[in-house]
Amino acid sequence: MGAITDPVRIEMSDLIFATANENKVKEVQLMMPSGFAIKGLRDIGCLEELPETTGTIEGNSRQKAMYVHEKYGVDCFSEDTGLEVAALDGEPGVDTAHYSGSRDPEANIRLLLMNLRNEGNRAAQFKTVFTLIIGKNVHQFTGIVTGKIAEIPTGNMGFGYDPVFIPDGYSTTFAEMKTEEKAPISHRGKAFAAMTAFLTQNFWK
Ligand code: ITT
Repeated sequence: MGAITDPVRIEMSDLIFATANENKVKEVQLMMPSGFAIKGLRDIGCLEELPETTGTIEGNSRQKAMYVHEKYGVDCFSEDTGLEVAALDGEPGVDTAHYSGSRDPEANIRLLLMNLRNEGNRAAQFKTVFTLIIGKNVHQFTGIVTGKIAEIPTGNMGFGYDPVFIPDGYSTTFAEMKTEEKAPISHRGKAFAAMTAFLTQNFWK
């Protein structure tokens, strides 16, 4: 697959979603206009782990998209997500995926709850930064959802830290919501909406 050369009309299905995380693909797929299927890294034969070494969410998001764009010559979008907890000075932040030293979500949640024991301030937010690369142009879109960290994990839907994240305005965790309910109100949904608004305005005429 070659780079997209006609910037006038770029369909979502022409863009590769540069992520190895199937849960992200599922949520984004649900928010796509009907009839559009997302293409992923497998579709371009990219099976290696994408680099994430910049130390920031914005930087890692950009790094993943640049890697795929440069190595595979395709237009693409990526995203990086972090959970930022106020009482922990914004941690785990860029280390969200492997907070406990592993990528095991249960171990990550255990460490988070331990670090917040006896802590009254449970305020937290998820932040997602999408990076879209079309031709030589790089665009970023941020989505934030504020909420709090629950005392105990509840629910078995979603992924990652969903069992302990209660978004503001709700009394349930993300893991108690169906994907259809979580996706549009989430950090990822907000960032994705900003990206599709940009695409609509500039490319989907
Ligand atoms: P890619 O880099 O391949 O996209 P990843 O899983 O490594 O996939 P990140 O580097 O963005 O993704 O890591 C973010 C981690 O944050 C992820 O592994 C989950 O543990 C957590 N996470 C991300 N989105 C989440 C969500 O919507 N709900 C709960 N936890 C989430």
